[in-house]
Amino acid sequence: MSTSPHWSLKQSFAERVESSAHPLTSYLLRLMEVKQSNLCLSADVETARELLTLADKVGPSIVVLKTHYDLITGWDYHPHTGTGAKLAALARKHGFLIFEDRKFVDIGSTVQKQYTAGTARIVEWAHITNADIHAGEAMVSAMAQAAQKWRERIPYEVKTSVSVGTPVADQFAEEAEAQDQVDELRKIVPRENGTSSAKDADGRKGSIVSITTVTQTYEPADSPRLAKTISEDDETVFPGIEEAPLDRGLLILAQMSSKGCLMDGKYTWECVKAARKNKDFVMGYVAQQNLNGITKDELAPEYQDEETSTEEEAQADNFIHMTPGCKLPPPGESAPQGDGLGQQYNTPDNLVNIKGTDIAIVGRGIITAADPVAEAERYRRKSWKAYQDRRERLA
Ligand code: BMP
Repeated sequence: MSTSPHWSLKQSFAERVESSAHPLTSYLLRLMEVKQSNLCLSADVETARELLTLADKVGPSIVVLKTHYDLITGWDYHPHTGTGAKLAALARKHGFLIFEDRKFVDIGSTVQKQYTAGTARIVEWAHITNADIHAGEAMVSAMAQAAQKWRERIPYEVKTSVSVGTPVADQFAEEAEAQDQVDELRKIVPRENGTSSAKDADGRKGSIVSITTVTQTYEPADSPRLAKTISEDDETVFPGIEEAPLDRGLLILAQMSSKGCLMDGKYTWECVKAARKNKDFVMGYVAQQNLNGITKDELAPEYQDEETSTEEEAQADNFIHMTPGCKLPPPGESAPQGDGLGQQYNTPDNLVNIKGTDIAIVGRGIITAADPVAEAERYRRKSWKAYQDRRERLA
């Protein structure tokens, strides 16, 4: 059982960048320092218009915008000009990451499709999503695989090279496969200005019938931007840091804030093991306490687990923690009240300083305020102060 606080609780976000295993986590930690913010807005508003307006106004105060796309009326599913693409443009403009709180839970094959296909194509606009892993750890690797496949397909530049010689059967096969990729890519990334496309060059047919072989390879473009949107305003980029990488990340839903939640210590321990096994894709947790360095005995002493996790693995933990159920008490009161529907609230100080989360997730505390912009700033200051107090307390 660990005796002293885990190193990740004591270090600054900037110091943690170096030892983070996931590019998006490194980026987020740097962003937090740049914006002096560890605040996530849970943008649970009614309409797409409200969502975009809120994201634009509150964007400067936050590092993560959390969505539930399925509760938004009027969500436009167009991959390049729809609500997801517009949110992505606002994320670039203000410097925040988008976290779709989808809580995936199903067999691997189904979650792969839910994540990358269907109407919402979440992987295209959400940097981060989350999973309830009651279905088992396999769904985490299935989602990682789907994200990786998606990542490999976009965005590509066509490089053409010409060589002279007699084509052989293998080359035909490779070129056919490459052409198939172009056909797929053309569906995903339309060319920006209608200039000649791969098809105009008609590389495959030409290469098959002649001795001159035209080979087209597809290399990732430098820009991490996926969907080009239409308005000029969409091109504005937050000046404090480069654009977010195209990598996608997962948060494992390890504990919930709701009263009577059935996620017990055994489940949370399985989440910890799944995170440690899938560091390339798992950025961290949605949880009610800090889980870095935690052992089975701390979470589920009775659980006879055959699969252990080593002390070294626990020491190496540098997962990001995001915690919902955050609210400031009303004036004159010392504790925030629940919502009468099972939600349980803690203050930013309790969550960040005492329980050791990194990012406080706030929804109605901000959205229903008379002035959401000023309220978001108040939550940002309080949450950041709680982080500073934690470091001071544990130094
Ligand atoms: P609010 O701050 O308005 O209570 O909103 C909390 C948000 O966080 C909601 O979007 C909810 O779905 C989400 N959430 C939560 O409240 N508790 C959890 O344990 C996990 C969540 O995703």
